[in-house]
Amino acid sequence: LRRHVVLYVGAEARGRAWARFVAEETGDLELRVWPEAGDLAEVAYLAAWIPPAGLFGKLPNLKAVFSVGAGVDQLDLAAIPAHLPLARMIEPGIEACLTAWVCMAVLALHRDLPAYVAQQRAEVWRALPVRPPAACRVGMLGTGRLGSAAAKALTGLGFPVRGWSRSSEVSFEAVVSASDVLVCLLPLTAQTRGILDARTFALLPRGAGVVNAGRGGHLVEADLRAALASGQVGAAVLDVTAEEPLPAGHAFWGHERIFLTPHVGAVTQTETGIAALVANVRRHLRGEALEGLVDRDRGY
Ligand code: NDP
Ligand code: OXD
Repeated sequence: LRRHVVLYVGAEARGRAWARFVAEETGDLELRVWPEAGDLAEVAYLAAWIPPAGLFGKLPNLKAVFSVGAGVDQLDLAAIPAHLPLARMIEPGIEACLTAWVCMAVLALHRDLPAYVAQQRAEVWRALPVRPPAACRVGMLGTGRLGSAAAKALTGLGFPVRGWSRSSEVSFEAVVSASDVLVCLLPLTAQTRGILDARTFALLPRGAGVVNAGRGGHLVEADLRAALASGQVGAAVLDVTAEEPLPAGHAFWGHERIFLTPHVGAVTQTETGIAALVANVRRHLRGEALEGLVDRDRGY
């Protein structure tokens, strides 16, 4: 039986678990964990977060590339030979985790957690007006796999959600200007970089909340600080920052109306992630289109 070799470059513990799964569950696939790559001429598939510089030049028989995350902005697309299909990770674990994170962030802003945390520190017991979710309009920038899953869950909680995407008919201005909480779940591309900037914040209703679960590059950090200082933005929940980890001494650390999580909105889950990767390799072996195929010109 012919063996198809998948080379994995990423978090080692996950790689070892994936290699075990592939060895036990498949007869025709082998997953090698970088840097124990063996003969590189045998590698047919690369599953990577950030491959080492120059790796593509050493893989003469590579047939396809898979991002081990939902995003592909961490990859240097220009370094990947143009004839190779590139797919992002689509797996239910990412969707479930990110949906829960976005709900957490929207609920925290809607139910005034920033103000209550400040009150608690000051030992103040004071009720703020209690409004139902129906009174809090959520704007979703990006309505792909993850944006639409989060929007569905928020709708289920009673929030009116309006989405904006490249192909939607509604305008960016119309969505943002009617968002009490604005959520970014866009991929980072040349078109979306810096989309959360002073111009966007000025469109929001005064005191709106901002949630960024996309990438740090979507946010102009100085503009957020200015908008928080003026009261135009009430509070922000950020899972991603321009530099990760957030550098020591960065103004976000101590900001009382910025709530940070360290890029944990979703993490590719070990079991569901490998099942999705194997299924995609099998699609390629059958000559079918890959799930999550990236359009390199669009950048996502
Ligand atoms: P998809 O490719 O499924 O969806 C992307 C969405 O963004 C689509 O609705 C697309 O529009 C829209 N979009 C892209 N470019 C533009 C543009 N220039 N203007 C307007 N809309 C645009 O991606 P996913 O939903 O799977 O993932 C989105 C991002 O979430 C990832 O790229 C990653 O950066 C981030 N992410 C963050 C995680 C975290 O832990 N914080 C975890 C996983 C992902 P259209 O529908 O018209 O194509
Ligand atoms: C991803 C991420 O892209 O974890 O999957 O951000």
